[in-house]
Amino acid sequence: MAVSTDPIDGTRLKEQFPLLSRDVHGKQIVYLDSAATSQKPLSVLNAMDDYYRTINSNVHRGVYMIAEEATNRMEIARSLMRDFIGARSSSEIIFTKNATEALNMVAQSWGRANLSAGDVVVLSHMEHHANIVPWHMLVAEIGIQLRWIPLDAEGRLDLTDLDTLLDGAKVLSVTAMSNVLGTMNPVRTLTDAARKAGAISIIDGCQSVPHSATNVQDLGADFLAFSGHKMCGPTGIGVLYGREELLEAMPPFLGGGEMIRDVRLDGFTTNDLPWKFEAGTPPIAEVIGLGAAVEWLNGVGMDNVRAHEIALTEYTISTLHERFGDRINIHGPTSPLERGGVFSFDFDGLHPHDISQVLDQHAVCVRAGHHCAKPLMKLLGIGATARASVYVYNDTADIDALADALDATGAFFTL
Ligand code: C6P
Repeated sequence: MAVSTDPIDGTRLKEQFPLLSRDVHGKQIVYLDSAATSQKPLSVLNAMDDYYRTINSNVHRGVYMIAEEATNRMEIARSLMRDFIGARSSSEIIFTKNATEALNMVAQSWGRANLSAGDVVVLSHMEHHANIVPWHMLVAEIGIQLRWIPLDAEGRLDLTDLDTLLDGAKVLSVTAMSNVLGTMNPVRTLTDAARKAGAISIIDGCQSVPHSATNVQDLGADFLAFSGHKMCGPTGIGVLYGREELLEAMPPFLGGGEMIRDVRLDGFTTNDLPWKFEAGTPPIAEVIGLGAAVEWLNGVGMDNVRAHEIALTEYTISTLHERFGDRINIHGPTSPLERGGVFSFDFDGLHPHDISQVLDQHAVCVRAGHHCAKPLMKLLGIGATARASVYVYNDTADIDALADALDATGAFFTL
């Protein structure tokens, strides 16, 4: 029985994504790797092209017309992003290279200034390396301690001992959605518990922000990190949202142009937010492209994006189970309401790289590997999975193509 109606016609939306009309190995591509990076609609490609063709110049420097136009376009993109995630002010939107840089910025800037030996940072077993390694670096540098929220049998966070884990902690840093299990975590419960314990909360929104409506006030997060390239925007651009009071109090991350108000022989003073954290010439075309991606997603409607993914998740899980029964094991929660459209699976005991390679021969693109979540792989007792992931431009025909190609994969290896 359907859990939701699908408001989006993925087949029709595909037309706006030039790459999705190309062939690979003589067949039309079936792109099922949007958790790694999404495809880009024409409006995003055009916005970036238009910047280079008509207003290419540096921002916040020149006082001539095209430089002012470029600066305006960049700052309009920041306002679009502010509204997209419900931030109070554009000062709270820091453009970074990606989510990884955003998370490192918090660990390095806030962490170094506020943490000392023995201080506790709470993470979970389902974190991406981008939300683990920066903290390991502070373990080595400062001597902080890490505590880990465990998972239950279906790959949800087990919050039974959350208050004990947070007791005395300074930081809670967790993902809103697992890039392996698809699990969507109860962010508000987590941020409330962190605040009660006197800890700041950092949310890795890399997989959640592109796929569902986000409001940082509702999430109650102190920081939120995500990447532009997974939400129809270009690579090379990400966002760190931070509460203004915290950003104001933090020392800068990188030093150089743009982030200063004054530089003397004996020191410097920092620029206002958000530029204090944007040293050097920013990725201008990428920021403008990200702004266009936000406008495109707003046009579709984030509630529609989520509803489409719930419908497609339900279709994917039921199709794969009906077609393959015990031959397939899909990791993570079974309810489409508790998860996003990321399906890591084991199939027929085959190596994920073998699966991915044969699927590629059928023009089906999925990712294989540890998905930069090695501690989670260890917990699951596996080295890698194959992973299919969907987005707004996917449709049930893509899932049927995946199932047909999996059938062929099974047959190929039993020859
Ligand atoms: N996950 C995936 O295929 P960057 O690389 O900085 O844009 O994003 C890092 C990152 C952080 N957190 C989560 C939950 C993520 O999923 C990712 C990126 C990709 O799953 C590439 S490893």
